[in-house]
Amino acid sequence: MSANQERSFIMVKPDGVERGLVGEIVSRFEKRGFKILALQLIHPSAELLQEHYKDLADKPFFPKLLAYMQSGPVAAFVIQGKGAVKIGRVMLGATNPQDSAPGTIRADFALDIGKNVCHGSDSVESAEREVALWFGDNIKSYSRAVDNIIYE
Ligand code: IDP
Ligand code: MG
Repeated sequence: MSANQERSFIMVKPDGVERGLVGEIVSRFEKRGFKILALQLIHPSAELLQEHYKDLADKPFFPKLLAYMQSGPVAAFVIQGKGAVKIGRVMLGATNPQDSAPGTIRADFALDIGKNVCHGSDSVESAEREVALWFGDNIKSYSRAVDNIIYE
């Protein structure tokens, strides 16, 4: 896979959907130059969320996290482009919005760690796992004329 084809799984959490932030958040990734490969409003099951957050199953906040993530639909999407995983995380900001740098999504739209508006994959491996978990393994890429302007 070429560097420009790296993918990340991004999700607007239920608080972000309810607050009308889906367009704003998707737009930030589009404007940065990332290609949107998949996009869906999903009412996630407990099973899906348990699998998605399986590394956190032992954390004391896990039950609260599952309830939060099931409090409404989420807007799940996949971005593709150079540095998608790392840049995706930088654009989201620190997990705790109190520590997020100004200009990041969490700093601009959130105050509490348990209501931090968005998710982004934390490594290339977890991105591929999460893309497959939420969208299956047959989402397609496509070419854009604008890629010749975005990339050197
Ligand atoms: P991340 O979303 O920045 O990758 P993770 O450590 O993977 O952070 O945690 C997943 C999600 O669990 C966080 O985004 C946040 O919603 C929630 N969470 C993490 N730590 C805490 C906590 O200490 N209290 C409450 N919720 C937490
Ligand atoms: Mg995480």
